[in-house]
This record gives sequence, structure tokens and C-alpha cells, in this order.
Amino acid sequence: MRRAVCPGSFDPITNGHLDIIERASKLYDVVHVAVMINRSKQGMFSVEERIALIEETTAQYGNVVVESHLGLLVDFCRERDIPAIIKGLRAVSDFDYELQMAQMNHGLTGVETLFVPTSPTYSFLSSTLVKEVASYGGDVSHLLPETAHRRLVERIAERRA
Ligand code: COD
Repeated sequence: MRRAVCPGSFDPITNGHLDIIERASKLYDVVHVAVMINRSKQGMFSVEERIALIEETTAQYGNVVVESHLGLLVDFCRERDIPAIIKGLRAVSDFDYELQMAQMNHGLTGVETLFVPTSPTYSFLSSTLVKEVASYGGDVSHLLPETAHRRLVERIAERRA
């Protein structure tokens, strides 16, 4: 079984994430989506909510497993015998930090990181920007899976109430 992991915060999943997961699912037998828990960062969605949104959106691919992990990504990979991390690259600005993480992870356990160039349609897209634009009433419906967009609009309204 050829396995790979797509790690991230996914707060919430965007069409940019989905594009990378879909492309990875065509290259590997099993793709693990790892929702990495960052205790110092308060997300808009709980880890359970993020997982549910990703599961719903990726069910169509048939070979995607969604899990959370607290700790190092290399340990997530080691525990599941995953030799490859798949990352999307949006722009040169992503590259510096992604390269550092890739080299650190490789140095720790030998796990490889493979970079997939983002689709031009999503090169500007991040969860952070989507949340900011939506919080000021901007239309981001074309940038997120339908359920994720609905939940985002609901969450912003709940926070205002
Ligand atoms: N187009 C293409 N790819 C995209 C897009 C887009 N528009 N948006 C996001 N992506 C891809 C990128 O590959 C990105 O890395 C990934 O999706 C996840 O994005 P986010 O924003 O959800 O998540 P990040 O960037 O906050 O995730 C960082 C990690 C959680 C992966 C990282 O901090 C980590 O591995 N943490 C675990 C602790 C650890 O091991 N630390 C040591 C690292 S050396």
C-alpha cells in the first residue's frame, strides 16, 4: 500500500486544500489527511468540526482517511508507516518555510516531502483570508466546499450574536 499524508490546520478546509488532497488521492493508494492540533492557536472550528467537514468533502475519493494529531508530524508518519508528506505550494513566499520544514522532517526520520504546485485558480487562497473576507460580509462561496461555506457563515453569525 502506498501511503501519503496531507497535513494542515484546515480551519476550515478550502478548495485549495481539496485540490491538493484530490490530486494526492490519484497518486497514492491511501491518503491520510492529518488535522494537526496547535494548542497555542484558537481556531474558528473545533478539531472535530474540521474533521467532519473534511470527511464529508473527501468521501467521494474513496481512499482518504481523516485523523487528528497532537505532536510532531514525523511521529504521525512513523506510527502509520507513511513515507511521504504532500504539500501544496502557492507562491515563492510559501517556499522558504516549507523547505525548512521539509528538511527538518527529513533530518528527523527520513520522511520525504513532495510539493504539488497549486492550481492557478487557488494560488491566492488560504483559510485565514477566507475567514477574514467572510467576516466582513464578502462572498467566498466559490472558494470553499458548500458545507464548509455554510458552516463558516453560521459560525460568524453565532459569534456576532
Ligand atoms: N493551494 C494549494 N495548497 C494549499 C492551499 C492552496 N490555496 N492552501 C493550503 N494548501 C496546502 C499547503 O500545503 C499547506 O501546507 C497545507 O495545505 C495546509 O494548509 P493550512 O493553512 O491548513 O495549514 P498550516 O500551514 O497551518 O499547516 C502547518 C502544519 C500543521 C502542517 C505544520 O505546522 C506542522 O507540520 N505542524 C505539526 C508540528 C510539527 O511537526 N512541527 C515541526 C515542523 S518541522
